[in-house]
Amino acid sequence: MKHFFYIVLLIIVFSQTLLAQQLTIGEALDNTNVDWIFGYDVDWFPITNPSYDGVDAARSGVIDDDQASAIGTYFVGPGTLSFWWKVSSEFNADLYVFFIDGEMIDVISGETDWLYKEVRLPAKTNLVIWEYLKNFVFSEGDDAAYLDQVIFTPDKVEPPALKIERYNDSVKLLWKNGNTNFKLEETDDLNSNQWNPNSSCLITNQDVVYVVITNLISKKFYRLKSD
Ligand SMILES: [Ca+2]
Ligand SMILES: [Ca+2]
Repeated sequence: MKHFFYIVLLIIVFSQTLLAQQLTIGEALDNTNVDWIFGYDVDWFPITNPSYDGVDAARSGVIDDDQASAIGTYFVGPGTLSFWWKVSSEFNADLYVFFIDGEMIDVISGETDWLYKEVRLPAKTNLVIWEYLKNFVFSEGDDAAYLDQVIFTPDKVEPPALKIERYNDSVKLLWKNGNTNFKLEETDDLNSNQWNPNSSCLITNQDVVYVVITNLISKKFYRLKSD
């Protein structure tokens, strides 16, 4: 009977490991819209416990003293990034650090519960990194950093006003160049709600974007749409 008990326990541990291995890191972090990249000594990996959402999370790689394990990705702002993070480490010595574009934004260490963090990402491509960084000696707790539910919500961006400049045999449509791309669309009939992409070449000239339309035979309506 004692034998039987040991065998059952082994199967439970084994199936937990298999389950975690089938997960991708993006699935574990609940964000498969981006490519996740790894840095330093050992890669982060998906786990099922602990997790904030009760399903899955990511854990820092198993590292030695003086080593680091980082995970990161790019988000195109403007928008709001939120995530849950947790650490079990030597307090004030083995650190879990969050960076945006190489700048340290926040750091936790010691024994924490799942903590919510929300940051604004400006209108550019932002490199965000979560890094577990061990000092030269000692370990405490799980000796690990955890991450879950990485959600990026881009701001709704209103398209800039479309201006028109008339020339003899052409018109120039222009708008202010922002950090977000807009598509120019056209239609022959406003009532149809059938908008087609305009195939003219977009020209970016410092702070304006414009197209020159030479075919002025038929009446057309134009609009800008955010990507
Ligand atoms: Ca998760
Ligand atoms: Ca240490």
